[in-house]
Order: sequence, then C-alpha cells, then structure tokens
Amino acid sequence: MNPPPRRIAHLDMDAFYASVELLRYPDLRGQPVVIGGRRDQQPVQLADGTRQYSRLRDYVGRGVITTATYEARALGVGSAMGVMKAAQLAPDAVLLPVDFDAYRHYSRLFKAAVAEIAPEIEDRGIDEIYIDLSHIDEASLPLAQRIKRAVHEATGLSCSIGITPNKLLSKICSDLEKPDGITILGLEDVPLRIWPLPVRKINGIGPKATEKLTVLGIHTIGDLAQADAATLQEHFGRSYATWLGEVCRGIDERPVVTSSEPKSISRETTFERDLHARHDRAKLSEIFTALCTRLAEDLQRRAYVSRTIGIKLRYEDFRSVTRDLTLPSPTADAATIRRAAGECLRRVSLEKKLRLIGVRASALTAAAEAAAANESLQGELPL
Ligand code: DCP
Ligand code: MG
Repeated sequence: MNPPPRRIAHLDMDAFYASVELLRYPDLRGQPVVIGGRRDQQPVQLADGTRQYSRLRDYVGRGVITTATYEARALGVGSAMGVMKAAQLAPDAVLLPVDFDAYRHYSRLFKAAVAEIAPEIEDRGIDEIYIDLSHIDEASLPLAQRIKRAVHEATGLSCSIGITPNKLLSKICSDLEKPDGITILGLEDVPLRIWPLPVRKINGIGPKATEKLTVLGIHTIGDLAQADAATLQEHFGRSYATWLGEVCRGIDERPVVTSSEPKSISRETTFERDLHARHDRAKLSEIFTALCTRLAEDLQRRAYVSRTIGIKLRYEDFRSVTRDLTLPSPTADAATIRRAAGECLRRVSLEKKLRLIGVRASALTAAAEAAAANESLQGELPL
C-alpha cells in the first residue's frame, strides 16, 4: 500500500498583534492602527466612557513597528518600520503598545483549536503553523473552512491558509489571498500561479540572494525556472543552486516536524560567585527554593505533573553530580518539589564550593491524564 499523497497546510494569522488588540478595542476596527508603542502609549479611559488613543504624530523615540492593520498598510506603513518614519506616512494612525502576554495567549488558543481538527502540527512561531493533512479524509476546501471557523470561534480572529503538496508552496500560498484567504494548489498549478511571483516570495531566498538574482536578470520564480543551471552554480555554489533549481519547480520534501512531548523540564542557575553550602547556607537555600518554585510554575503552565524530581550540582572544579528521587504520586506543587529536591541534596557531598545548582522534573504526564488516572484508581478503592 502506498502512503497517501502529501497534503500540507500553512496557516498564518492575519495582522496578528493588531488583530488581538482590536479584540479589546473594537471601536478601532476599520482604522489604521500600528502596534509598537511603549506603556505611555496605553489608551486612556475618559470620564464619558470613551477612550483616548495615542496617535503616530505625537510619538518621539526610536521604537519600531511590529505590525499594522491592513488599513495602515494601505498608507505604506508596516512591520519593522521606525515609528517616527511611519508617522510621516500616517500621522493620524493610532499607536498601541505591545502586549506579548496577550499575543502568546491567543497563539496557544488558535493552535489548540486547530489541533482538535488536525493534530499533526509543526509550530513555526507565534502566529504560524504547518499542518499535515495527509491522513484526514476530507476535501481541502471544506477542511480549510472548518479549520478557519474553529480558529475564529476560539479566538475571534481570522487567518489565512495555503494547502498544497508541500511546506514550500503552502507557505507561499497562505500569503496570496490575505487576509481571511484560502489558497489551494497542486504541482500542476505552479507555472500559472507561482512562476509570476517575485523570487523573494520563496522562504529561503533572502534580500542578499534576491539582489544577486536581480543582477542576473532573474526577477520572478519563473525566471529562475528558465535560468541556466551552470550560471546559478557559478554564482551561488552547488548546494544552493541545486536547491534553487528544485524550489522554483515547487519541489520540497521536508516533513512536517510535530513537536514531541518534553521528557523533562528543568531550571538551573549559575552563581555570580561560587557558594559554599555551609557558609552561604541562607543564600543557597533561598536560590534553591526559588528554582523549585519556578519549576513548579513551568509545570503548571505547561499542564504537566512529574514523578521524578532531580537535582544537579556543579562544583567549583566543574565536576557535576546529579541525584533524583521518585515520588509516590506525580506533582506540580512547589513545596513538594522543594522537599524532594532537599532529600536529593542530602545525598551529595557539600564540601566543595558550588558554581551551579539545578532542579529537574522528569517522568512527566499531562496533568489532566494524571487526574483522570487518579480518579479511576479511587473508584476502584473499597471506600
Ligand atoms: N512581527 C514583529 N516584527 C516583524 C514582523 C512581525 O514583531 N518585523 C510580529 C507582529 C506580527 C506577528 O509577528 O503580528 C506575525 O508576523 P506576520 O509576518 O505573520 O505579520 P502579521 O500577522 O501581522 O500580518 P499578516 O496578515 O501579513 O500575516
Ligand atoms: Mg501573520
């Protein structure tokens, strides 16, 4: 039996940071808005309930724009542009400060919504993912619509999706009909749809390569497909030239790399000066407890519990030791982790000074799974 033909999606959120901000300031919908301010650009709530926003023309500083609404882009403003430069193009545009916590929150939400439908996801950053759809038995268009609907229901945000036989083409396609777009192509569409595009649309042809290609008279991906292989090799070297020859024909065999579950989560710190277990006892103890607390927070945030708590020490002579302890039941509790780590500490020599100390949680299970297992176990107990 042959494996099914590959069907890969690339999903990219539309004007991501700006769209998240519009969720909390819906009165700004339809207006040019750029994200890139500092805290002093926070909108001010007026007594009559309306909000007063900072405008680009009032900005002084060296800040850079992270992104802009499509209305602002129409005025020539966009990512990576200096805010003061943008102010010349769009003085009346609203300027909002960045809030990475909010963007990370919505990033997790949209990825979780997609995973409910299509779990084979490669995480490519805060607002984009690849999805392997090869094993899903549904036509591309309704599937893309269903994914977009799920993202919208989970976040209130729109995204754009490209679906093609590989990552290279899907990445290009998700951008073709932004915002709120769906673009579905096969390899047979490459000459018509991909060849007219400028070479820089290929992920991996950066500004330098684009410039070199321009000098050679190669502007579009179609030009690249017509280009003489020997000439390309002469200018770009064998391996990059071979790659150029493939990508311009839409060839890309890279797999979708789904993120694997972590085996362990750890926290460690190297001291500013070496510390001694007895003489610097209070300081060490404080650092150790703080590490355990942070580790517990890491576990809780990622929704894991751990059954094995370990420590790592590095002495002043750079020798390292580790010890671990398996608990009767998994935990993400800071005090429990601190106690277990303390037990481990009792089993190592503390004569020499220490350079580094670390705490590790392994034998991880998803917190929900552990809770369910615990519940079913209790169900079996003759209470
Ligand atoms: N970003 C940034 N600095 C850049 C580019 C992007 O901080 N130079 C941030 C802000 C964007 C987010 O990353 O919202 C995602 O980047 P995209 O390139 O996907 O841009 P957008 O999602 O904003 O817009 P688009 O609809 O074109 O995808
Ligand atoms: Mg985006």
